[in-house]
Amino acid sequence: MIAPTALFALDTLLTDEEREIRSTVRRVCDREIRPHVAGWFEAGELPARELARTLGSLGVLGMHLDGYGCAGMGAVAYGLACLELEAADSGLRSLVSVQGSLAMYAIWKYGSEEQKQEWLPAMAAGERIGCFGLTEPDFGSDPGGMRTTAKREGGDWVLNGTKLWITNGSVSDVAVVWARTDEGIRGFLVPAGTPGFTVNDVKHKVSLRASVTSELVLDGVRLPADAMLPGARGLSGPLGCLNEARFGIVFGAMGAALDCLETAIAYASDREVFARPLSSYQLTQEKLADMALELGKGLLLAVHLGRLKEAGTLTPEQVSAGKLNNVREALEIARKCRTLLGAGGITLEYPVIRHSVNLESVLTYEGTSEIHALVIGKALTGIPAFK
Ligand code: TGC
Ligand code: FAD
Repeated sequence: MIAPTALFALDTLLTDEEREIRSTVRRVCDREIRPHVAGWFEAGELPARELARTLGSLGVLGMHLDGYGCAGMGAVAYGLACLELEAADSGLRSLVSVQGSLAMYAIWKYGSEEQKQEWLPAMAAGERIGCFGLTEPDFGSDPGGMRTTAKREGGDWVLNGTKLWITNGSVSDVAVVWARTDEGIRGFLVPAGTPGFTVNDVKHKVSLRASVTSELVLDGVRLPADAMLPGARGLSGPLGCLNEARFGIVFGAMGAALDCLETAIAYASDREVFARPLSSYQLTQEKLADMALELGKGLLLAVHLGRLKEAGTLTPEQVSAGKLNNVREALEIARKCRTLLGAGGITLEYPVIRHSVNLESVLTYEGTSEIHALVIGKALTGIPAFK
Protein backbone atom coordinates (compact mmCIF):
# COMPACT_ATOMS: atom_id res chain seq x y z
CA MET A 1 0.00 0.00 0.00
CA ILE A 2 1.21 3.52 -0.75
CA ALA A 3 0.05 6.87 0.60
CA PRO A 4 -2.27 8.82 -1.73
CA THR A 5 0.36 11.52 -2.19
CA ALA A 6 3.02 8.93 -3.10
CA LEU A 7 1.12 8.11 -6.30
CA PHE A 8 2.42 11.37 -7.78
CA ALA A 9 5.75 11.36 -5.89
CA LEU A 10 4.86 14.82 -4.67
CA ASP A 11 7.76 14.93 -2.23
CA THR A 12 10.25 14.94 -5.08
CA LEU A 13 9.03 18.48 -5.87
CA LEU A 14 9.79 19.78 -2.38
CA THR A 15 13.00 20.91 -0.74
CA ASP A 16 14.25 19.36 2.51
CA GLU A 17 13.30 22.56 4.31
CA GLU A 18 9.73 22.46 2.94
CA ARG A 19 9.32 18.83 4.00
CA GLU A 20 10.65 19.71 7.44
CA ILE A 21 8.18 22.60 7.83
CA ARG A 22 5.33 20.33 6.78
CA SER A 23 6.34 17.69 9.36
CA THR A 24 6.69 20.28 12.11
CA VAL A 25 3.24 21.76 11.48
CA ARG A 26 1.76 18.26 11.26
CA ARG A 27 3.34 17.29 14.60
CA VAL A 28 1.93 20.35 16.33
CA CYS A 29 -1.51 19.73 14.83
CA ASP A 30 -1.40 16.08 15.95
CA ARG A 31 -0.46 17.12 19.47
CA GLU A 32 -2.40 20.33 20.06
CA ILE A 33 -5.30 20.38 17.63
CA ARG A 34 -6.54 16.98 16.46
CA PRO A 35 -7.38 15.61 19.92
CA HIS A 36 -9.67 18.61 20.57
CA VAL A 37 -10.96 19.90 17.27
CA ALA A 38 -14.11 17.78 16.95
CA GLY A 39 -15.09 18.94 20.45
CA TRP A 40 -14.52 22.59 19.54
CA PHE A 41 -16.58 22.07 16.40
CA GLU A 42 -19.40 20.40 18.32
CA ALA A 43 -19.42 23.14 20.97
CA GLY A 44 -19.07 25.90 18.36
CA GLU A 45 -16.11 27.32 20.27
CA LEU A 46 -12.46 27.97 19.56
CA PRO A 47 -9.77 28.86 22.12
CA ALA A 48 -8.49 31.41 19.61
CA ARG A 49 -6.16 33.33 21.96
CA GLU A 50 -4.34 30.20 23.12
CA LEU A 51 -4.19 28.84 19.61
CA ALA A 52 -2.83 32.10 18.22
CA ARG A 53 0.06 31.92 20.70
CA THR A 54 0.73 28.28 19.79
CA LEU A 55 0.66 29.14 16.09
CA GLY A 56 2.82 32.21 16.71
CA SER A 57 5.47 30.07 18.44
CA LEU A 58 5.29 27.68 15.51
CA GLY A 59 6.11 30.63 13.24
CA VAL A 60 3.19 30.25 10.81
CA LEU A 61 1.51 33.64 11.37
CA GLY A 62 2.57 35.82 8.45
CA MET A 63 5.27 33.23 7.71
CA HIS A 64 5.51 34.29 4.03
CA LEU A 65 6.21 37.94 4.94
CA ASP A 66 9.68 39.42 5.51
CA GLY A 67 10.83 41.37 8.57
CA TYR A 68 8.85 42.56 11.61
CA GLY A 69 9.20 39.18 13.32
CA CYS A 70 7.87 37.22 10.31
CA ALA A 71 9.64 34.11 9.08
CA GLY A 72 10.11 35.14 5.41
CA MET A 73 9.45 31.65 4.06
CA GLY A 74 8.65 30.75 0.45
CA ALA A 75 5.15 30.35 -0.96
CA VAL A 76 5.28 26.55 -1.15
CA ALA A 77 6.38 26.29 2.50
CA TYR A 78 3.48 28.57 3.46
CA GLY A 79 1.11 26.50 1.35
CA LEU A 80 2.24 23.26 2.99
CA ALA A 81 1.62 24.79 6.41
CA CYS A 82 -1.91 25.72 5.25
CA LEU A 83 -2.37 22.17 4.00
CA GLU A 84 -1.45 20.65 7.36
CA LEU A 85 -3.58 23.14 9.29
CA GLU A 86 -6.61 22.51 7.11
CA ALA A 87 -6.07 18.74 7.37
CA ALA A 88 -6.86 19.35 11.04
CA ASP A 89 -9.75 21.76 10.38
CA SER A 90 -10.58 24.53 7.90
CA GLY A 91 -11.32 26.79 10.86
CA LEU A 92 -7.73 26.61 11.99
CA ARG A 93 -6.44 27.46 8.54
CA SER A 94 -8.95 30.32 8.45
CA LEU A 95 -7.54 31.75 11.66
CA VAL A 96 -4.06 31.64 10.14
CA SER A 97 -5.14 32.90 6.69
CA VAL A 98 -7.00 35.88 8.09
CA GLN A 99 -4.24 36.75 10.52
CA GLY A 100 -1.30 36.34 8.13
CA SER A 101 -2.60 36.76 4.60
CA LEU A 102 -5.33 39.34 5.16
CA ALA A 103 -4.79 41.44 8.30
CA MET A 104 -0.98 41.24 8.56
CA TYR A 105 -0.50 41.35 4.80
CA ALA A 106 -2.64 44.51 4.53
CA ILE A 107 -0.48 46.23 7.17
CA TRP A 108 2.77 44.84 5.73
CA LYS A 109 1.92 45.85 2.16
CA TYR A 110 0.03 49.12 2.64
CA GLY A 111 0.85 50.30 6.17
CA SER A 112 3.13 53.09 7.38
CA GLU A 113 6.37 52.19 9.15
CA GLU A 114 4.73 53.10 12.49
CA GLN A 115 1.72 50.85 11.80
CA LYS A 116 4.03 47.97 10.86
CA GLN A 117 6.14 48.40 13.99
CA GLU A 118 3.09 48.67 16.19
CA TRP A 119 1.19 45.62 14.96
CA LEU A 120 3.27 43.12 12.95
CA PRO A 121 5.73 41.72 15.52
CA ALA A 122 2.96 41.12 18.08
CA MET A 123 0.70 39.59 15.41
CA ALA A 124 3.49 37.30 14.17
CA ALA A 125 3.96 36.10 17.75
CA GLY A 126 0.22 35.49 18.14
CA GLU A 127 0.00 37.96 21.01
CA ARG A 128 -2.38 40.12 19.00
CA ILE A 129 -5.05 38.97 16.58
CA GLY A 130 -6.37 40.75 13.50
CA CYS A 131 -9.42 40.50 11.28
CA PHE A 132 -10.29 41.79 7.82
CA GLY A 133 -13.59 43.56 7.26
CA LEU A 134 -14.51 43.76 3.60
CA THR A 135 -17.88 41.96 3.23
CA GLU A 136 -21.11 43.73 4.17
CA PRO A 137 -24.62 42.34 4.63
CA ASP A 138 -25.61 43.43 1.09
CA PHE A 139 -22.20 43.30 -0.60
CA GLY A 140 -20.23 40.05 -0.57
CA SER A 141 -19.25 39.12 -4.11
CA ASP A 142 -19.48 42.77 -5.11
CA PRO A 143 -17.42 44.58 -2.46
CA GLY A 144 -17.16 47.62 -4.74
CA GLY A 145 -20.75 48.44 -3.73
CA MET A 146 -19.86 48.79 -0.03
CA ARG A 147 -21.83 51.30 2.05
CA THR A 148 -19.40 51.71 4.95
CA THR A 149 -18.08 55.26 4.86
CA ALA A 150 -15.10 57.09 6.32
CA LYS A 151 -15.47 60.87 6.40
CA ARG A 152 -12.92 63.47 7.42
CA GLU A 153 -13.82 65.57 10.44
CA GLY A 154 -11.03 67.99 11.23
CA GLY A 155 -7.91 65.86 11.45
CA ASP A 156 -9.89 62.69 12.26
CA TRP A 157 -11.73 60.03 10.29
CA VAL A 158 -15.26 59.00 11.31
CA LEU A 159 -16.42 55.53 10.20
CA ASN A 160 -20.02 54.32 9.88
CA GLY A 161 -21.28 51.00 8.55
CA THR A 162 -21.57 47.26 9.14
CA LYS A 163 -19.30 44.42 8.10
CA LEU A 164 -20.58 40.83 8.24
CA TRP A 165 -19.13 37.32 8.23
CA ILE A 166 -15.81 38.51 9.61
CA THR A 167 -13.47 35.69 10.71
CA ASN A 168 -11.70 36.33 14.06
CA GLY A 169 -13.93 39.40 14.58
CA SER A 170 -14.69 39.17 18.29
CA VAL A 171 -11.24 37.88 19.24
CA SER A 172 -9.35 40.56 17.34
CA ASP A 173 -7.24 43.34 18.76
CA VAL A 174 -7.38 45.19 15.45
CA ALA A 175 -9.77 45.18 12.52
CA VAL A 176 -8.62 46.14 9.03
CA VAL A 177 -11.78 47.86 7.80
CA TRP A 178 -12.35 48.89 4.18
CA ALA A 179 -14.53 51.97 3.74
CA ARG A 180 -15.65 54.40 1.06
CA THR A 181 -14.11 57.89 1.24
CA ASP A 182 -14.30 60.95 -1.03
CA GLU A 183 -11.13 59.64 -2.66
CA GLY A 184 -12.37 56.05 -3.16
CA ILE A 185 -12.04 52.90 -1.04
CA ARG A 186 -9.40 53.10 1.69
CA GLY A 187 -8.31 50.78 4.53
CA PHE A 188 -8.36 51.70 8.24
CA LEU A 189 -6.94 50.09 11.36
CA VAL A 190 -9.66 50.00 14.01
CA PRO A 191 -8.40 48.89 17.44
CA ALA A 192 -10.80 46.78 19.53
CA GLY A 193 -12.56 48.83 22.16
CA THR A 194 -12.64 52.06 20.13
CA PRO A 195 -15.86 53.90 21.14
CA GLY A 196 -18.68 53.19 18.66
CA PHE A 197 -17.08 49.90 17.51
CA THR A 198 -19.06 46.81 18.55
CA VAL A 199 -18.71 43.18 17.53
CA ASN A 200 -21.38 40.44 17.60
CA ASP A 201 -20.74 36.80 16.84
CA VAL A 202 -22.68 34.92 14.17
CA LYS A 203 -24.47 32.02 15.87
CA HIS A 204 -26.13 28.83 14.61
CA LYS A 205 -23.43 28.07 12.01
CA VAL A 206 -23.43 24.51 10.67
CA SER A 207 -20.09 25.00 8.89
CA LEU A 208 -16.75 26.31 10.24
CA ARG A 209 -17.96 25.88 13.80
CA ALA A 210 -14.36 25.79 15.08
CA SER A 211 -13.89 29.37 13.89
CA VAL A 212 -15.07 32.75 15.15
CA THR A 213 -17.32 34.59 12.67
CA SER A 214 -18.62 38.05 13.55
CA GLU A 215 -20.46 41.18 12.60
CA LEU A 216 -18.54 44.46 13.00
CA VAL A 217 -20.69 47.53 13.68
CA LEU A 218 -19.11 50.96 13.23
CA ASP A 219 -21.28 53.72 14.63
CA GLY A 220 -19.50 57.05 14.49
CA VAL A 221 -16.09 55.45 15.14
CA ARG A 222 -13.59 58.30 15.41
CA LEU A 223 -10.03 57.47 14.41
CA PRO A 224 -6.90 59.62 14.14
CA ALA A 225 -5.60 60.54 10.68
CA ASP A 226 -2.81 57.98 10.98
CA ALA A 227 -5.31 55.08 11.29
CA MET A 228 -5.58 54.96 7.49
CA LEU A 229 -3.34 52.57 5.53
CA PRO A 230 -1.46 55.04 3.32
CA GLY A 231 -0.50 52.58 0.58
CA ALA A 232 -3.93 51.22 -0.42
CA ARG A 233 -6.15 53.17 -2.83
CA GLY A 234 -9.26 51.72 -4.43
CA LEU A 235 -10.61 48.17 -4.54
CA SER A 236 -7.24 46.85 -5.69
CA GLY A 237 -6.11 47.29 -2.04
CA PRO A 238 -8.34 44.63 -0.47
CA LEU A 239 -8.34 42.49 -3.63
CA GLY A 240 -4.54 42.39 -3.46
CA CYS A 241 -4.81 40.87 0.02
CA LEU A 242 -7.34 38.32 -1.21
CA ASN A 243 -4.81 36.95 -3.73
CA GLU A 244 -2.61 36.00 -0.76
CA ALA A 245 -5.33 34.27 1.23
CA ARG A 246 -6.81 32.53 -1.81
CA PHE A 247 -3.37 31.10 -2.54
CA GLY A 248 -3.28 29.52 0.93
CA ILE A 249 -6.66 27.91 0.27
CA VAL A 250 -5.34 26.27 -2.93
CA PHE A 251 -3.11 24.15 -0.65
CA GLY A 252 -5.41 24.14 2.38
CA ALA A 253 -8.39 22.56 0.63
CA MET A 254 -6.15 19.68 -0.45
CA GLY A 255 -5.26 19.15 3.23
CA ALA A 256 -8.90 18.64 4.12
CA ALA A 257 -9.27 16.28 1.12
CA LEU A 258 -6.16 14.30 2.10
CA ASP A 259 -7.41 13.84 5.65
CA CYS A 260 -10.75 12.56 4.30
CA LEU A 261 -9.09 10.18 1.85
CA GLU A 262 -6.69 8.75 4.44
CA THR A 263 -9.61 8.24 6.82
CA ALA A 264 -11.69 6.53 4.12
CA ILE A 265 -8.85 4.22 3.04
CA ALA A 266 -8.25 3.12 6.64
CA TYR A 267 -11.96 2.63 7.23
CA ALA A 268 -12.51 0.67 4.03
CA SER A 269 -9.63 -1.68 4.92
CA ASP A 270 -11.08 -2.43 8.37
CA ARG A 271 -14.75 -2.53 7.58
CA GLU A 272 -16.13 -5.88 6.38
CA VAL A 273 -19.24 -5.92 4.21
CA PHE A 274 -20.67 -9.14 2.80
CA ALA A 275 -17.78 -10.95 4.55
CA ARG A 276 -14.96 -9.10 2.79
CA PRO A 277 -13.13 -5.82 3.43
CA LEU A 278 -14.92 -2.86 1.86
CA SER A 279 -11.62 -1.94 0.20
CA SER A 280 -11.59 -5.19 -1.78
CA TYR A 281 -14.62 -4.25 -3.92
CA GLN A 282 -14.10 -2.79 -7.36
CA LEU A 283 -16.66 -0.03 -6.76
CA THR A 284 -14.69 1.06 -3.70
CA GLN A 285 -11.36 0.95 -5.49
CA GLU A 286 -12.74 3.03 -8.34
CA LYS A 287 -13.86 5.68 -5.85
CA LEU A 288 -10.46 5.63 -4.13
CA ALA A 289 -8.59 5.80 -7.44
CA ASP A 290 -10.69 8.73 -8.69
CA MET A 291 -10.16 10.61 -5.45
CA ALA A 292 -6.41 9.95 -5.42
CA LEU A 293 -6.21 11.32 -8.98
CA GLU A 294 -8.04 14.55 -8.13
CA LEU A 295 -6.02 14.96 -4.95
CA GLY A 296 -2.75 14.42 -6.78
CA LYS A 297 -3.68 16.80 -9.61
CA GLY A 298 -4.76 19.43 -7.08
CA LEU A 299 -1.50 19.11 -5.18
CA LEU A 300 0.56 19.34 -8.37
CA LEU A 301 -1.37 22.47 -9.33
CA ALA A 302 -0.82 23.94 -5.86
CA VAL A 303 2.94 23.37 -5.97
CA HIS A 304 3.13 24.74 -9.51
CA LEU A 305 1.26 27.91 -8.50
CA GLY A 306 3.53 28.15 -5.45
CA ARG A 307 6.63 28.07 -7.63
CA LEU A 308 5.11 30.76 -9.87
CA LYS A 309 4.42 32.86 -6.77
CA GLU A 310 8.01 32.42 -5.61
CA ALA A 311 9.18 33.55 -9.06
CA GLY A 312 6.91 36.61 -8.78
CA THR A 313 4.86 35.73 -11.87
CA LEU A 314 1.64 34.34 -10.35
CA THR A 315 -1.43 36.16 -11.74
CA PRO A 316 -4.82 36.64 -10.00
CA GLU A 317 -6.59 34.48 -12.59
CA GLN A 318 -4.14 31.64 -11.92
CA VAL A 319 -4.98 31.93 -8.21
CA SER A 320 -8.69 31.83 -9.15
CA ALA A 321 -8.07 28.66 -11.20
CA GLY A 322 -6.37 27.01 -8.23
CA LYS A 323 -9.00 28.08 -5.70
CA LEU A 324 -11.92 27.07 -7.91
CA ASN A 325 -10.50 23.68 -8.85
CA ASN A 326 -9.06 22.61 -5.53
CA VAL A 327 -11.98 23.62 -3.31
CA ARG A 328 -14.51 22.09 -5.73
CA GLU A 329 -12.55 18.82 -5.90
CA ALA A 330 -11.90 18.74 -2.15
CA LEU A 331 -15.64 19.02 -1.53
CA GLU A 332 -16.31 16.19 -3.99
CA ILE A 333 -13.67 14.04 -2.29
CA ALA A 334 -15.12 14.75 1.16
CA ARG A 335 -18.62 13.80 -0.02
CA LYS A 336 -17.40 10.60 -1.70
CA CYS A 337 -15.37 9.61 1.38
CA ARG A 338 -18.48 10.14 3.49
CA THR A 339 -20.31 7.53 1.40
CA LEU A 340 -17.58 4.98 2.15
CA LEU A 341 -18.00 5.53 5.88
CA GLY A 342 -21.70 4.71 5.73
CA ALA A 343 -23.77 5.83 8.70
CA GLY A 344 -20.66 6.34 10.83
CA GLY A 345 -19.67 8.99 8.32
CA ILE A 346 -22.36 11.35 9.54
CA THR A 347 -20.92 11.56 13.05
CA LEU A 348 -18.05 13.61 14.45
CA GLU A 349 -16.27 10.35 15.35
CA TYR A 350 -14.62 10.73 11.95
CA PRO A 351 -13.36 14.04 10.53
CA VAL A 352 -15.00 13.59 7.13
CA ILE A 353 -18.42 15.20 7.63
CA ARG A 354 -16.72 18.07 9.51
CA HIS A 355 -14.40 18.68 6.56
CA SER A 356 -17.32 18.37 4.16
CA VAL A 357 -19.48 21.01 5.85
CA ASN A 358 -16.45 23.25 6.42
CA LEU A 359 -15.62 23.11 2.72
CA GLU A 360 -19.08 24.56 1.98
CA SER A 361 -17.81 27.80 3.56
CA VAL A 362 -14.47 27.54 1.81
CA LEU A 363 -16.33 27.25 -1.51
CA THR A 364 -18.07 30.56 -0.70
CA TYR A 365 -15.53 32.72 1.07
CA GLU A 366 -12.50 34.35 -0.54
CA GLY A 367 -14.59 34.60 -3.71
CA THR A 368 -17.36 32.12 -4.51
CA SER A 369 -16.80 29.40 -7.11
CA GLU A 370 -19.02 31.42 -9.49
CA ILE A 371 -16.87 34.55 -9.04
CA HIS A 372 -13.69 32.58 -9.73
CA ALA A 373 -15.30 31.04 -12.83
CA LEU A 374 -16.10 34.59 -13.99
CA VAL A 375 -12.53 35.76 -13.31
CA ILE A 376 -11.28 32.89 -15.50
CA GLY A 377 -13.99 33.61 -18.07
CA LYS A 378 -12.87 37.23 -18.27
CA ALA A 379 -9.25 36.14 -18.73
CA LEU A 380 -10.25 33.76 -21.54
CA THR A 381 -12.60 36.07 -23.42
CA GLY A 382 -11.57 39.56 -22.41
CA ILE A 383 -15.20 40.23 -21.44
CA PRO A 384 -16.08 40.94 -17.78
CA ALA A 385 -19.43 39.21 -17.11
CA PHE A 386 -19.78 40.14 -13.41
CA LYS A 387 -22.39 42.83 -14.01
P1 TGC B 1 -12.72 45.43 -11.00
O1 TGC B 1 -13.20 46.67 -11.70
O2 TGC B 1 -12.49 44.21 -11.79
O3 TGC B 1 -11.38 45.78 -10.20
C1 TGC B 1 -11.27 46.90 -9.34
C2 TGC B 1 -9.80 47.18 -9.14
O4 TGC B 1 -9.20 46.05 -8.49
C3 TGC B 1 -8.18 45.46 -9.34
N1 TGC B 1 -8.27 44.00 -9.14
C4 TGC B 1 -7.37 43.32 -8.46
N2 TGC B 1 -6.24 43.72 -7.85
C5 TGC B 1 -5.52 42.79 -7.21
N3 TGC B 1 -5.90 41.48 -7.17
C6 TGC B 1 -7.02 41.04 -7.76
N4 TGC B 1 -7.37 39.76 -7.69
C7 TGC B 1 -7.81 41.99 -8.45
N5 TGC B 1 -8.99 41.92 -9.13
C8 TGC B 1 -9.25 43.16 -9.55
C9 TGC B 1 -8.54 45.93 -10.73
O5 TGC B 1 -7.41 45.92 -11.57
C10 TGC B 1 -9.03 47.33 -10.46
O6 TGC B 1 -7.92 48.14 -10.20
P2 TGC B 1 -7.92 49.70 -10.57
O7 TGC B 1 -6.56 50.16 -10.16
O8 TGC B 1 -8.17 49.75 -12.05
O9 TGC B 1 -9.02 50.33 -9.77
O10 TGC B 1 -13.71 45.16 -9.77
P3 TGC B 1 -15.20 44.66 -9.75
O11 TGC B 1 -15.94 45.57 -8.82
O12 TGC B 1 -15.72 44.46 -11.14
O13 TGC B 1 -15.08 43.24 -9.01
C11 TGC B 1 -14.31 42.21 -9.50
C12 TGC B 1 -14.51 40.94 -8.62
C13 TGC B 1 -15.94 40.46 -8.70
C14 TGC B 1 -13.59 39.86 -9.20
C15 TGC B 1 -14.12 41.24 -7.17
O14 TGC B 1 -14.93 42.16 -6.58
C16 TGC B 1 -14.09 39.99 -6.29
O15 TGC B 1 -13.06 39.32 -6.23
N6 TGC B 1 -15.19 39.65 -5.54
C17 TGC B 1 -15.16 38.60 -4.54
C18 TGC B 1 -15.06 39.21 -3.16
C19 TGC B 1 -14.30 38.34 -2.19
O16 TGC B 1 -13.57 37.44 -2.55
N7 TGC B 1 -14.46 38.61 -0.91
C20 TGC B 1 -13.72 37.92 0.10
C21 TGC B 1 -13.81 38.64 1.43
S1 TGC B 1 -12.57 38.14 2.61
C22 TGC B 1 -12.96 36.59 3.00
O17 TGC B 1 -13.83 35.97 2.46
C23 TGC B 1 -12.16 35.97 4.09
S2 TGC B 1 -12.67 34.37 4.41
C24 TGC B 1 -11.79 33.90 5.74
C25 TGC B 1 -10.64 32.98 5.38
O18 TGC B 1 -9.89 33.23 4.42
O19 TGC B 1 -10.44 32.00 6.04
P1 FAD C 1 -23.46 36.81 -2.56
O1 FAD C 1 -22.43 37.71 -3.11
O2 FAD C 1 -24.79 37.39 -2.24
O3 FAD C 1 -23.66 35.59 -3.54
C1 FAD C 1 -24.82 34.72 -3.51
C2 FAD C 1 -24.73 33.81 -4.74
O4 FAD C 1 -24.76 34.62 -5.92
C3 FAD C 1 -23.41 33.02 -4.83
O5 FAD C 1 -23.65 31.75 -5.38
C4 FAD C 1 -22.59 33.85 -5.79
O6 FAD C 1 -21.58 33.13 -6.44
C5 FAD C 1 -23.67 34.30 -6.76
N1 FAD C 1 -23.26 35.47 -7.52
C6 FAD C 1 -22.82 36.67 -7.04
N2 FAD C 1 -22.50 37.47 -8.06
C7 FAD C 1 -22.73 36.77 -9.20
C8 FAD C 1 -22.58 37.07 -10.58
N3 FAD C 1 -22.12 38.23 -11.00
N4 FAD C 1 -22.95 36.11 -11.48
C9 FAD C 1 -23.43 34.91 -11.06
N5 FAD C 1 -23.56 34.58 -9.75
C10 FAD C 1 -23.23 35.50 -8.85
N6 FAD C 1 -15.61 38.31 4.46
C11 FAD C 1 -14.70 39.21 4.92
O7 FAD C 1 -14.64 40.35 4.45
N7 FAD C 1 -13.83 38.85 5.91
C12 FAD C 1 -13.84 37.64 6.49
O8 FAD C 1 -13.02 37.36 7.36
C13 FAD C 1 -14.81 36.68 6.04
N8 FAD C 1 -14.88 35.47 6.64
C14 FAD C 1 -15.91 34.62 6.30
C15 FAD C 1 -16.09 33.43 7.00
C16 FAD C 1 -17.14 32.58 6.69
C17 FAD C 1 -17.35 31.35 7.49
C18 FAD C 1 -18.00 32.88 5.60
C19 FAD C 1 -19.10 31.95 5.22
C20 FAD C 1 -17.82 34.06 4.89
C21 FAD C 1 -16.79 34.95 5.23
N9 FAD C 1 -16.63 36.16 4.58
C22 FAD C 1 -15.69 37.07 5.01
C23 FAD C 1 -17.60 36.58 3.57
C24 FAD C 1 -17.39 35.94 2.21
O9 FAD C 1 -16.28 36.48 1.56
C25 FAD C 1 -18.69 36.16 1.40
O10 FAD C 1 -19.66 35.34 1.98
C26 FAD C 1 -18.51 35.85 -0.07
O11 FAD C 1 -17.67 36.79 -0.70
C27 FAD C 1 -19.86 35.80 -0.80
O12 FAD C 1 -20.65 36.89 -0.49
P2 FAD C 1 -22.19 36.69 -0.03
O13 FAD C 1 -22.21 35.68 1.04
O14 FAD C 1 -22.74 38.03 0.23
O15 FAD C 1 -22.91 36.04 -1.26
